[in-house]
Amino acid sequence: MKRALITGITGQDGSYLAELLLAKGYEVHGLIRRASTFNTHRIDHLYQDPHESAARLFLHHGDLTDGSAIMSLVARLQPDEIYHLAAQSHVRVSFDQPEYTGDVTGVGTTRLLEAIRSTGVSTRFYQASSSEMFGASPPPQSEETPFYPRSPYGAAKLYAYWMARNYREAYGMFAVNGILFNHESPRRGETFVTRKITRAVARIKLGLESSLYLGNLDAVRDWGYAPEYVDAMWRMLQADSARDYVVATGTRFSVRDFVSAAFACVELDWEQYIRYDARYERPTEVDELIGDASLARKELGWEAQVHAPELVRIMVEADVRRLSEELDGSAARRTRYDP
Ligand code: NAP
Ligand code: F7E
Repeated sequence: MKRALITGITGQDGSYLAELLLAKGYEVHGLIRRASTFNTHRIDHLYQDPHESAARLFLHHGDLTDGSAIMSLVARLQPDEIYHLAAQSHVRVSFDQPEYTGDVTGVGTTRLLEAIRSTGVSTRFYQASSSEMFGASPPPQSEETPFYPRSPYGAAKLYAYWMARNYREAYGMFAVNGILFNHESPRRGETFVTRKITRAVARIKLGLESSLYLGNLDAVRDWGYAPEYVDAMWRMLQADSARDYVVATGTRFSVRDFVSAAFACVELDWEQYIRYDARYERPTEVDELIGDASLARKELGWEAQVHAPELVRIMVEADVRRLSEELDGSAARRTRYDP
């Protein structure tokens, strides 16, 4: 049985990846942060799953800033595969916390790579790289596009990208960078723009709110569906050799397009509800990200199935359903991971 370690298992991607690996028969270990409130809601259904797969899921407290704990965890578990997804992942927040973002999102990767190198554990390593590293470079962006990050987050991810490449070249480590473009789902964090929009659409439709404040509507993104993107991560670690891949849909959609499509799902006119708030602007913006994932299609057999308009519907329907259940008081009670 293969053993995997996932950092960031409580996040959007970590939860879908844990599902995927458990379904494939892996023993799955997740690194989680101790928080003063419960932070395992995205994986509680896996932890309590009555099927035998729950017995193959293990959670370990730790933090990316705590190198010695990471080193002893890697030495103890000896995982076959490490999916390094944990990060301070919010671009706007990274302008307020540049040093912390550098520590967690950048140096956190080095701590894991060093843990692997110094313990000598034989493992395959996935680094969650980001299209934010392309920043100001015009689209379409591929593996050959020059990097030009426009935020402390993008700069931290670029440092981590080069560290993964350096450990591959210097020590022969199987370390890959998945350069993933934006990917979303009903589990997306509530302060990223897509989920902020679909949640607000549900609240407006059900009469709980009357407006939604947003920043720049002109930004263009390439939005894919997170469950498909974790499959691309897994494929990268099964390849014969380690190399870096762009993962994207290739579909161009602006924030305005997303807003308009989301309100249309519930038959409302978006222009009646959207208000502008300058606080959501960034000191430097990334105007346009559209990925070219030809290499992933050719070498990994991976191709996006869900594109932006369908993704919007999936997310709006999920938020309307979730909120309706909450209002009915019929949301299933869940026991949480309780160490
Ligand atoms: P997410 O939902 O924000 O999840 C981030 C995860 O990192 C959470 O589990 C969080 O734990 C954990 N974490 C944060 N700081 C930590 C620390 N100091 N120590 C240990 N764990 C820590 O992110 P995501 O959307 O799933 O993205 C996964 C990865 O892919 C991230 O590295 C992100 O930067 C990168 N990425 C995302 C996208 C995208 O569009 N989603 C695109 C490209 C790259 P808590 O639950 O306790 O907060
Ligand atoms: O912003 C604009 C904002 O925060 C998208 C992360 O997963 O993807 C994500 O980073 C766009 C930006 O995602 C609001 O200015 C307008 O142009 O949803 P976002 P992001 O910055 O693209 C990359 C690939 C990652 O790697 C990151 O981890 O939407 N926007 N109004 C807004 N954005 C937010 N959050 N909130 C607004 O009110």
